[in-house]
Amino acid sequence: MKNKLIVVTGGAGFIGSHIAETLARDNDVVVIDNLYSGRIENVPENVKFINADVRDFEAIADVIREADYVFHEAAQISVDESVRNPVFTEEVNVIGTVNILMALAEGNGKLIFASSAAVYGDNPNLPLKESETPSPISPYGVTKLAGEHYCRVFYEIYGVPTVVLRYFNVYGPRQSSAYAGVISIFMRNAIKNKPLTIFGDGKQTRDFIYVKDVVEANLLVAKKKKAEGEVFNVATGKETTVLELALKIIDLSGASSSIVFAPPRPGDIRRSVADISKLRKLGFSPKYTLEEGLKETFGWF
Ligand code: UD2
Repeated sequence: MKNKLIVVTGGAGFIGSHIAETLARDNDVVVIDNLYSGRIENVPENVKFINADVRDFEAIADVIREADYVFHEAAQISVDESVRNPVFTEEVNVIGTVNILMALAEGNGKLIFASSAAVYGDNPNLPLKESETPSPISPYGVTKLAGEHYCRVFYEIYGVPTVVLRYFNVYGPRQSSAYAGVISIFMRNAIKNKPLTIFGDGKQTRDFIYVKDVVEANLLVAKKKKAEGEVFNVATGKETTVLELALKIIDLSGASSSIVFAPPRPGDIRRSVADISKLRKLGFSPKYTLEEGLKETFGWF
């Protein structure tokens, strides 16, 4: 992709800032972010920054109408917050997405929508295929599923090219401390030789994917015509237990941290791993092993 006008919503956040940084090498990139959970320091220097909320159609529509591609990463991303505040989560995640689709219906751009493995809920049919019936178990998951349906409907009714990406557990530099996933929490503690707390027995599993591989998945689906109207898992297809993860992080950091077990987190999913054959068929292959991704992430701390 070269010399295109690209909008990254949530471009001051964790995943969005990596997409913006990579694309800004050869394109004009505009970041839209209200800095609710994003940070201005994350916005790359050579991009234009618009401090706006995706709920505010007038504030975001002009640039989106002009865009060739919109990577929609802006969201209320906390599952816990969505349980406490489902209306706010609905407004940001659903109205925000519909606003972007409405603006795109008046333009020519393509939307790549950041969805989540949360749409699957606690589904035992592993590895999870895109064809599984979604059944979210949190308001957050419900809003992401609604966003997916809006993408499909706008593709079918208004011809807006859309692609849905279901991210699994993404990790890497710039994952914020407030909304951190288990990897950044463990790393922050390991660096200080503090204990790592595992909720439950540590045998629960996740499919961890390094943020740079997530960027590659975004670029790939943006380029491929046949990805339009489709949904793809973005993951590695590898299942890692939280206990294995804790041991790897202690080993890589050389920390003297101990592992402490605490009661399981309510609503925690037991096992999660994706079938990524659909994205592989499009040409995707994750480049980073968990060790490589963890090493790079440590380098950032
Ligand atoms: C991930 C996503 C979330 C949503 C959800 C859908 C991240 C950061 N979050 O939540 O946005 O899409 O999937 O299912 O990717 N744990 C510990 N100790 C800690 C912190 C966590 O043991 O200090 C455990 C936790 O109980 C869970 C696992 O680590 O079993 C992963 O937790 P997480 O919060 O990183 O991510 P997850 O899968 O709950």
